[in-house]
Amino acid sequence: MITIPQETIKEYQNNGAVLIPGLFSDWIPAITKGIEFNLNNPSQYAAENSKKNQQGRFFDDYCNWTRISEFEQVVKKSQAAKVAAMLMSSNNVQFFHDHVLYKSAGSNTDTPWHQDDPYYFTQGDMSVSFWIPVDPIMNTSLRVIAGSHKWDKPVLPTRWLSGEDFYTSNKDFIPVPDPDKNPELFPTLEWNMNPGDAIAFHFKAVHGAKGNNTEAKRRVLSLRFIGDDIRYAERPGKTSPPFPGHNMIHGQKLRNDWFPFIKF
Ligand SMILES: O=C(O)CCC(=O)C(=O)O
Repeated sequence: MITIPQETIKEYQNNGAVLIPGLFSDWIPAITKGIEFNLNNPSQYAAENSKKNQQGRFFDDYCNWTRISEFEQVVKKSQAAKVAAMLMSSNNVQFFHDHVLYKSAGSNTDTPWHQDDPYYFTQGDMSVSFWIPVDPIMNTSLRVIAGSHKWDKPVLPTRWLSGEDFYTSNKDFIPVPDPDKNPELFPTLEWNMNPGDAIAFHFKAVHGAKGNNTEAKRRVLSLRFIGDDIRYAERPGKTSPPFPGHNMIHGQKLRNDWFPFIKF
């Protein structure tokens, strides 16, 4: 049974991201199997995110846990929900969705800086994603702007491949920051990691990742959980993931037949 020190919870709440060593150590074979299945059997939501002039492959896909049993098992049987409850200070935990992010060896496609929250139909502060690589990570980890989950205004969401604005109305957003040009303004956190380690990060934390300038593939599963204060929020367009036909209305708790409560 993993113990999460109080300092880890404080670090998460202050920085919007923290490394949890070994959280998924027992789950790496299952997660790897699930990712490989997903790569060979992409869903309607799968996307290739590298431009023609870029090298290698940057693939992502999401919302596959109901058809990939390894993902369902890790969501329901690992210690993720318990740790999520502690980090979020929430009594209950609902599962939002899974997300696979694959960069081939030598992929030079950066993951653009972004927050997940504006793409989602969630509002509230109790949220956490676990970024779980199944390959060793050296200089290719998720990068998070420390404290950005507390910024007053959300960051403009854009489409990863085209760079276009994600919604037609963009008046409520601030421009996408560039921490590499302004490191004093935007201090970043990143980690070297072993398979089994996870980065826990807030839906509002601004994050990105470098291309995979190594000779090994970088396979990642992200699992996203929500807590007691999260409600459905109308957005100015189709969200990502879209969850067609969800029939929820602004301010409602997320329906628990689609977003199950996880026992811990
Ligand atoms: O793995 C990556 O490159 C990006 C991950 C990400 O954006 C996420 O998990 O929300």
